[in-house]
Amino acid sequence: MIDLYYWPTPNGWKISIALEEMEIPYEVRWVNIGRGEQFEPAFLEISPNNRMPAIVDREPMGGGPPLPIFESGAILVYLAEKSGRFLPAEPRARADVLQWLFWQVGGLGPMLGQHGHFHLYAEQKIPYAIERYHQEALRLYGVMDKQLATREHLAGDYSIADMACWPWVVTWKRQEIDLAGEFPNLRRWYDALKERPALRRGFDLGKEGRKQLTGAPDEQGRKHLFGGKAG
Ligand SMILES: N[C@@H](CCC(=O)N[C@@H](CS)C(=O)NCC(=O)O)C(=O)O
Repeated sequence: MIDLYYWPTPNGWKISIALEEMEIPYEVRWVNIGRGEQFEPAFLEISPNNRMPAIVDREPMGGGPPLPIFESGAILVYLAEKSGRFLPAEPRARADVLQWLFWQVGGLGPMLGQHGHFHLYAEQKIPYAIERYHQEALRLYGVMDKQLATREHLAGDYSIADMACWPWVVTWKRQEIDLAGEFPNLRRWYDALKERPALRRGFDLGKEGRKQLTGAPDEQGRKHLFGGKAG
């Protein structure tokens, strides 16, 4: 059994989608990041970076005591290895998946996160920052669109790389990106994956909490998320 420390945001969806796709049993431990639960000492023991998602595997591979893991990329690799699915063993195919997974965690996620922050949430609207991250978001969407022009998925068969990137395309409207007009291959991939029942179940986990994504956080949320309490 896996304990999933989760709130319904793009980084959280990566793991709820993976657990559903891999058919790994899990229990949800809600971490309401708008209420500051990511700073609770018991959670920091598991995720010292005060970010979710995180997991604890109560029956870890190789035995031993329960295993805590933070960082969505590390969690995806661990779960893929545990289930033996969505990350090929063959070195060339594996490297292909891992390069797109690391591209997501090092680029797509952080850059779109910054775009969302300056474009949607920052009280002070800074045109330079908004423009810089909007251009970077467009560039990254373009990279995926080009890759998907000749491939069904980002890296070989459907994999943890697709599961990592898909939740960051969900927000295309709010990012003011013309998905269908400018990125037709990405749109095709996005729509096709949306039809996967397991992906839908992962995406729908705790969907009531998604309302925090459809509006700016309230004052308390702003303090927890942007107040720099722990960085
Ligand atoms: N690099 C981390 C990023 C996780 C992350 O930024 N999570 C956000 C929600 S999408 C969070 O927990 N934010 C809480 C906060 O900013 O205090 C990962 O990939 O797991």
